[in-house]
Amino acid sequence: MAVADLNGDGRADLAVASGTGVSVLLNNGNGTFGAPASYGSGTNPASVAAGDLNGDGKIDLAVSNKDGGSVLLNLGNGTFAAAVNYTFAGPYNDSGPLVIGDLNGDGRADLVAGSERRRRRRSPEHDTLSRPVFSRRAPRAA
Ligand SMILES: [Ca+2]
Ligand SMILES: [Ca+2]
Repeated sequence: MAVADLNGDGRADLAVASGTGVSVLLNNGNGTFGAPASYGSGTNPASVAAGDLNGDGKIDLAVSNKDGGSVLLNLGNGTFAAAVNYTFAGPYNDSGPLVIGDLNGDGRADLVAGSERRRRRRSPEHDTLSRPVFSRRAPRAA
């Protein structure tokens, strides 16, 4: 689950991995949330991260799933464009945690995905990409 202001009203909204995608619940401002809006994002979504991925000031979503990951760009009003899917390099073979951060200092948000099947194989690729960055498993979809 990710918590971020997805529609720019100053109130924290929710994005939750569920079913075959991500559900967005906008904050009503009184401790309740609107009905979930669902967006497809691949098989077995496990982790959702929120951050501005295209530099337009609007918070986008990235979702890890069984086959890799998906990026959903924020259209600005709390709705999202159709997911663009990515296959992660290396032995990324199951849904795992996903985080957004600027890893190389170029001011652009990058994605880091961790494999849930940790240390099962040893290989150079494993060491460079899928060495576990996280000590905990990603939360399963509700
Ligand atoms: Ca909001
Ligand atoms: Ca954005």
